[in-house]
Amino acid sequence: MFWQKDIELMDKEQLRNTQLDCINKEIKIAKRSEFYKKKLSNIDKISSLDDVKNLPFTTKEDLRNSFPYGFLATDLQNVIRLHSSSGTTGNPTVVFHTAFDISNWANLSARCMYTAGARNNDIFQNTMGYGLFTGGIGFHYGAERLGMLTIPVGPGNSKRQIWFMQNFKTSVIHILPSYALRLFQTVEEMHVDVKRDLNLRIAFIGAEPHSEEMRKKIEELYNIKAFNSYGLSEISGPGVAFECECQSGLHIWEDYVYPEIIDKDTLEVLPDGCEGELVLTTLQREAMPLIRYRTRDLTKIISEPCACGRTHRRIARITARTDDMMIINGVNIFPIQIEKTIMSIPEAGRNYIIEIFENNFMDKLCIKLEIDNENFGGTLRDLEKLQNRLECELKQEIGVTPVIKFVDAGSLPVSDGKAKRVFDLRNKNK
Ligand code: DLL
Repeated sequence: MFWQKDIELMDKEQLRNTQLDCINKEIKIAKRSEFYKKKLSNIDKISSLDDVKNLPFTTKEDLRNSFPYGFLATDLQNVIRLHSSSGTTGNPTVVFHTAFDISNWANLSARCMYTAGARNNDIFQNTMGYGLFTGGIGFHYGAERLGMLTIPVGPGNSKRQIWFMQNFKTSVIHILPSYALRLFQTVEEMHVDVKRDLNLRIAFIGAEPHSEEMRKKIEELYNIKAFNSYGLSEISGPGVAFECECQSGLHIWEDYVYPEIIDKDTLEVLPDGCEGELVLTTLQREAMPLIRYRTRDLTKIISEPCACGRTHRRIARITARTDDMMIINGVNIFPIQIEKTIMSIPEAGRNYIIEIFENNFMDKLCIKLEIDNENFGGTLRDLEKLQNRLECELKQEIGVTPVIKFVDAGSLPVSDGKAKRVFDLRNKNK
């Protein structure tokens, strides 16, 4: 059993009071760090949650500029783990954890998995990357805390993934949504029948944006239920918000973080129900509290009660990041708009990339799609029809007519980690 009933069903007022107490504790701890000693020099505590909006924001740049130890709020001897972003541009962001932080995060992850229906008699296969990325090790600890038999396969090696699923009757899988679609190609190549040969019933999918259409595709292909999992390494990793069995938004664990939605331009706090940038304040962190951390993720808070009875509010599926937007000849487009159109057309394949380039001083949007010839089985004429349909539906969704190119299954670049979908090939130096 891992049903934290007293926390998950906590009365709203009690939850708000707990949040206020925790924020004040976090401010106190945070001020032991070099960064917050300066940033919060004139604040010791707040007297109501309404005052949170007067606290300063923390940004990814702040984390980078304070590399390596500027945010550390405890003695190094209390720190047992570090996670870090890939840091392809500039300093990586580094996050520290005490033993309490790690144990707390394991509880939270176990809570998430239980919420979605996983139980201690499940067999859990973790295909997320182990290492500095939080997807692997974060949920590994949670799965063990829940008591599941945990198989730490890690990413890639699709045949081995299927082999483990078949032989150990994996029932719960933790997987990147883009990899779930690619892995299915191997399922087909190995002539595995998901109903006959596998025992999968649940997938936790997250770490990258994906549409409702993509979730449905994964559910249909594997004959399972797929639950959206949101998190970020700055806050801990997976576990920050998670879908319950109702699959209608992700419960953001309000005993663990205090969420706000702000207008990304004016930085004003928006009411529940309005879309904007998610801002999070940690409520229980020892090594590295974060106050009003700007996630850059766009969503809205859903405050209507959930049918599951949990009192923690929900956030809507993350539609994009503030830095995700592509501007094509002046038109603003988010990659997820393209994805949901592709995923809603069954013949359109499962893997794609978006290329933007310049031609005669105009931006051109090209979408390359993998077509599985065996499954498609269509004639050239069918391919032409599919191309026209995609162009038409995409024009309607994004207001720009893209060039559609079909490529062979398995020919697009892949990585063991999150899918890189957008390749902007425009000359930025002109
Ligand atoms: O991706 C943590 C994680 C691991 C979450 C496994 C879920 C499952 P980072 O690498 O720091 O941490 O990336 C965090 O990924 O700010 C979002 O932009 C994006 N992201 C994470 N989950 C989702 C999701 C992990 N469910 C960044 N939907 C976040 C959309 C997501 N985007």
